[in-house]
Amino acid sequence: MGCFLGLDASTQSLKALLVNTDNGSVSDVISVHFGKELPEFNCPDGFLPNEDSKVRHADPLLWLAAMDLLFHKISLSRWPLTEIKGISGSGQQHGTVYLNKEIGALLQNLTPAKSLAEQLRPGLSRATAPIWMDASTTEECDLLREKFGMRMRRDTGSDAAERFSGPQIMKFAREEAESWAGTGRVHLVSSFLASVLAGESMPVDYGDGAGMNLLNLHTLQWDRDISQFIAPGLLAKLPKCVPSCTVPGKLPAYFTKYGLPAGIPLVVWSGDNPSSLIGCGGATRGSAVISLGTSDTFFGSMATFSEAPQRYGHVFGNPAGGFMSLICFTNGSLAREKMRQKFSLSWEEFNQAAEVVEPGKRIMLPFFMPESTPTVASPCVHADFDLDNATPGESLRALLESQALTMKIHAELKQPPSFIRLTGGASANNLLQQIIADVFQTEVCLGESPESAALGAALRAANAVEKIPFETLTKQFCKVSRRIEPVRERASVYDHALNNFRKLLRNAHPDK
Ligand code: XUL
Repeated sequence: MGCFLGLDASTQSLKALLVNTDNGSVSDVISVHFGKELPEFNCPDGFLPNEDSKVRHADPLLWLAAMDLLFHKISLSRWPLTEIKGISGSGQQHGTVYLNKEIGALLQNLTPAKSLAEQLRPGLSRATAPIWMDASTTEECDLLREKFGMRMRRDTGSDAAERFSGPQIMKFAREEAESWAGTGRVHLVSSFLASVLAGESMPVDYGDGAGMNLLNLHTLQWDRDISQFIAPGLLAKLPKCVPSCTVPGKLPAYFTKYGLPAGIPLVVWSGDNPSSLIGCGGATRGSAVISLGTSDTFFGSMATFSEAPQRYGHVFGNPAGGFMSLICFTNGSLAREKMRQKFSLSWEEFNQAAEVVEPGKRIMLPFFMPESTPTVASPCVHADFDLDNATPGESLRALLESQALTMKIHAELKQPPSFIRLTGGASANNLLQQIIADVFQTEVCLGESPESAALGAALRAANAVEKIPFETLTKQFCKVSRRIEPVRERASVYDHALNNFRKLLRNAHPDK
């Protein structure tokens, strides 16, 4: 028993929180916002601007600088650092970091006198890291589909997907063969940052490993044939893939400069969504979660692996054992922000304006950037009303309702879940909470903190290090603090809106 530290490296920030399993307390979150606090890396939204909206890469040195800054902030906090019994983390999924053969030695010889970025920069074999928002690998996905057909879905849990690591690695190896040859290790964002924290290469867990189109979910091993097809020598460059409760490392001396004792057990990191599932109490079956962050995701736990019914559906490992299903919508909070900025209003003013607008009357396709569900290759913002002359309230309501409608259409639920747990930054938005409850006609509930990925990471650390069962941790840390009931009269309004959304989508994209 004691304190456990959970980190979350999401698209736009790096966050930390501390849980105390003796008294059930959860600390406030300490965070570093990449765009605001590290502007020198030129990633205002967490990625490097690129004129091609399909290309989305981040600077791995930004993540390293954020790690130093986060631990500096932690060192200034009143957190009981000497009582930390274990650390784990989570990372934005699918992103890949390419390292050369020097990286092992560089990690082992980290000196507290210099920064992480300064010391590890020579270990990169590729200066940038493609992230989950990258949609530039359609050609590679087609090649994978041609070669493996339905086996890809049957064995790895997902059809070849543009943002997934396998197609991304394939593109790099095809286009930059020499740099690929100079790459000794490919890490996911999660295993890369775990390795930095451990001062040695750390494995990938089944939760995040499943987001690569490379992990065979029947054997829980890297798929030899797929990896050979993706890139020469890939298998030898991948970290090991292990259960999420593995404790493969210990905190090295580098981090003692921030007041943490060396030797704290380090638990393998996971993806942000699998970790969030744990932070939402999803270790238990039957839960449905909507996470409203840079991406909006819809996910839930599954006891056994069964193929996702839809082409855009995915199956990942559940860190508590078993599996989870997930659908990802790329146009989440950046689309919401774009709309807010168009009218230069605060969120409070914007919500107030939308609250008085009649529900379900206006529909739009909210694809401000390429979308993964449904697959839309270029930005496409269409509406069934005059978007240019609409009021702020009409525009915002149309956007939020359309985001909820596309989730409901693509989730293809046979029956509505008994409740939906909301998490992520935008889950604090009262209007969005009510819209989701009304569109799904299901009770929506919220936990005490929207930071479920960092919370899940801390709980995973407690489970792996102290063997505290997830059932106990869920009861202690994942309580529901608010419930929102659907307005029953709105069921038919949104049924009608759902049909309008389908029509608008089909008109713009007849193949959907
Ligand atoms: C999930 C996905 C995103 C990222 C970013 O498949 O691509 O949710 O994990 O957070």
